[in-house]
Amino acid sequence: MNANMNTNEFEKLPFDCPNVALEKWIRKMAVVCQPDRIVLCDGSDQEWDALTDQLVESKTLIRLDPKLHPNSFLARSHPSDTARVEDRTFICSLRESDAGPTNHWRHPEKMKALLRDKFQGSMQGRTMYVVPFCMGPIDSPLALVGVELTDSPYVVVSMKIMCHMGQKVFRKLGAHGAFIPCLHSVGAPLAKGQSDSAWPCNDEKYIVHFPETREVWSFGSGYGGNALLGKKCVALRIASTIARDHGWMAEHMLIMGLESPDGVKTYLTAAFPSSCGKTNLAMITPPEDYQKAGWKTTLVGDDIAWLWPGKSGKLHAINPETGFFGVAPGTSWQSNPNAMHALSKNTIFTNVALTDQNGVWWEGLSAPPSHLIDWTGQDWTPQSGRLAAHANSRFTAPADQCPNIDPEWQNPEGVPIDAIVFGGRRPTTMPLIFQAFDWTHGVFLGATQGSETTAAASGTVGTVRRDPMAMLPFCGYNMGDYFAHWLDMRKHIRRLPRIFHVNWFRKDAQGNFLWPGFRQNIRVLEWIVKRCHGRIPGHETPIGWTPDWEDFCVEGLEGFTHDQFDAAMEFRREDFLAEITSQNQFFLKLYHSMPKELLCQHELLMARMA
Ligand code: O2Y
Ligand code: MN
Repeated sequence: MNANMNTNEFEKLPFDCPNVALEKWIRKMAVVCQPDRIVLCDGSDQEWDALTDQLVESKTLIRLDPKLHPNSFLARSHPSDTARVEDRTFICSLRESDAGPTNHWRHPEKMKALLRDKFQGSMQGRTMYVVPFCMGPIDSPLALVGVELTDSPYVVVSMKIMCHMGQKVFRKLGAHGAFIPCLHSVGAPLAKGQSDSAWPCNDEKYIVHFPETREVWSFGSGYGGNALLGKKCVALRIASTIARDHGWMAEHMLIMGLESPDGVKTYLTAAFPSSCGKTNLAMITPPEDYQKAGWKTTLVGDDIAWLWPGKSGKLHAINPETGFFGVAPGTSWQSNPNAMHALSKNTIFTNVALTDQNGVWWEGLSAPPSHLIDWTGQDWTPQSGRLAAHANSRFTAPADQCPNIDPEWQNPEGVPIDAIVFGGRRPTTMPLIFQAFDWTHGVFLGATQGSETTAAASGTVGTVRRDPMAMLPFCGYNMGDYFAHWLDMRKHIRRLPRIFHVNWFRKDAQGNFLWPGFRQNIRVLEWIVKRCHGRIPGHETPIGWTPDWEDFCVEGLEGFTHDQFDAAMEFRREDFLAEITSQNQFFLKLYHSMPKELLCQHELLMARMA
């Protein structure tokens, strides 16, 4: 044990800590984790330079060519540590029923006892970095302060990109302010003289949330959502419980703005299950004819939205993050030029391939180069027959480098929301776009959204994996109670957003997509905007309001016929009856906490279909 320690508390911190409770907690955790030293992080550029130099030295980072990628780095993780680990993610509420049947639950005391053992001495030979962070614009009424204690310098530099950090957070915290304690260790202590690996981690991983005491303990992983604790752990799992208790909403949603040719700005949020192109939609560039006509799109956030009834009477939204942790494969100048600009400098790439020019490459970026070093560090050629970049490889890039970042993205009061969009990857059944009749029906659409799994993933064709509001892995409490909270919010929002359901992925019998997607999705957004402002009529159908051909702009969409529109918009009674049965199976899982209003919506849909 370090000479500085007594048995209960690290005796003196090497920096002035302005917050009494924080100082006590750091000293207590230092005694458990036994780091060699403790360093307070300020998120400054000097700190970034020092830490990235150190990470290059330890071979965790490779400095990329400064002309191709200024101030940017490549990290290669351990092959066992490449994604969030849902089966090792726990919600430790006092009562199991408060975590609900869709979360992994353990009793908080039992879990803490187990984890204390894991964390005991876990930082030996390493530095404990103290990272004060703030999720949300620092003066926002919703902003949450957290402090992550981590033994991973990769986490520190990533947190600088992903959230507000440093002295300004300490100022907000003050002497007695509350913070969310987040303890993180890669779980790989170093014995004296033992050399370190480039990506230390532990085979056993625990991503643990204590929603009642608002704490996060994460052990064993250095990757993404497992380790950058401000993101999924605080801004979704812990924030969702705080939001429930305080009358707001923490959602897994993008936030974007659309300016129509008359200069009216409309903001919307959207929640999709993974692999539905959320980042691409958030950063959409309108096609040239739309740009010429005066349509502009802006980005507020690509992953998480915090919403509350604002002064305007509408729901207001902030993005609690300051960066993107985006999926690299598939991102290109064609598919997402805004993302390409955002990642052009000051970016950390993880698990992409390295080019012979010390640049980066991933599948879908461009034609494959003749030689690369793949994400595992091995030589790669197009004949290798394996991926050069990991399928979950990422770029961590500052959001303010995105060319169409919204001027209001850091407004502490957020942006006023007119529409909420749900959707999924549905080759059958679901039409391109329809609008909910009202808030309760909209909540039902969100609660039943999902994506059809491929045969390879599920073993069967056509199974829909439900992912209500895209929150299944991210809700810090019982999903049925979460639906009840959504329903309850209606009473507190004077000017309710309209709710829509989209499906870019409908296919015909031959397996061809019925809608061109990508940039052309702006046409669907145009219909949404016009509906929000009551500028066009909708067509009332058993599933909701749908667009008439005359009110849906296909001008300039070469060869897209009325018949194709009808095919993309078709809904069939027999498909919906099967859909209702499948939805029922999911609702049954949540039966004990399912709000009756949603069961009633089910009955109503069935009656309308009959
Ligand atoms: O695998 C990870 O750690 C990243 S998962 C992720 C990253 C950015 C945005 N969203 C997600 C997600 O799983 O929803
Ligand atoms: Mn996400």
